Amino acid sequence: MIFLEQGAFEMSGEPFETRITRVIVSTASKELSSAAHSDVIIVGAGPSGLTAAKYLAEKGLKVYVFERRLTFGGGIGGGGMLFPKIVASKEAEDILKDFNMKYRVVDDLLVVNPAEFMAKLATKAIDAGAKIINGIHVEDIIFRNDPLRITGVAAIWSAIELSSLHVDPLFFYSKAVVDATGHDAYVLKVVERKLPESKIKVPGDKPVYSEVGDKVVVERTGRILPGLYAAGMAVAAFYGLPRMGPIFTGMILSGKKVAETIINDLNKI
Ligand code: 48F
Repeated sequence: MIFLEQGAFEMSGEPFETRITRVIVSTASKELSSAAHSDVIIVGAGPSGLTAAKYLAEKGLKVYVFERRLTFGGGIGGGGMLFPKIVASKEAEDILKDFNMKYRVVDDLLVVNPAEFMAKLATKAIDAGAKIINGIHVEDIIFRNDPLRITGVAAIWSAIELSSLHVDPLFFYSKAVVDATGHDAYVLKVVERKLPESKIKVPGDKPVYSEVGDKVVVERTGRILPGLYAAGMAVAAFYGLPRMGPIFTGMILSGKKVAETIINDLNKI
């Protein structure tokens, strides 16, 4: 049996527990401080947000994904009605390969395990250099007038949001903000509510028409206002497009398309 002497983990005269706290607080503070000025903030770590994060980060952009939950994947984990499979059509095959995803082909559909889908989207985004910060709720945007431009977000820890405490947020500047918050279209709704001069209206998505919804969501993906972009179901909510349910072709193609649009726009700045 090995007995650890009292103080075996103590360095510089400090208890181990003190060092745990110091290391967590100092490294997290450094990361948040770095997040205060970035190229792209993606709000939401669902399929569209994570896909966008990978393609943006691998171009060398400084990318942060702010996700209010303590995990990632958004609507992926629930599969279809909790049946642990999701599907995509053949148009998604190249992206699935980019993410090193295993899939089965059944008729004309590609079948993927949701756990693998979530894990690999996140892993590839992180490996490309994107930083995912969990437990952070984006509650507002930063804007400038003349001309109107979105220049970042105001965010707060989700725990604070859930507790309804009146605590002011902190600010995170970015050249581009992506609303990838799914059906909620949370960021777009903030703009609708608080910046009427933007003329933004968010009618919400229409009922299910999978074939159409999965295609048009990609066609309509792009820039909403200078500095503000939408991907995934936020696009459907913004343009009143039909929902498609647990088929994820549109979500990942939309994530890739928003990344390409931002890369193109930032090259012009
Ligand atoms: O809902 P979600 O998966 O968005 P998506 O990428 O994909 C939609 C599909 O999952 C599915 C579908 C199509 O097949 O119908 O629903 O469009 O992921 C959105 C993420 O955003 C987070 C939320 O927790 C989820 O993980 N989110 C939402 N609002 C905020 C947020 C917010 N204000 N701040 C931070 N994260």
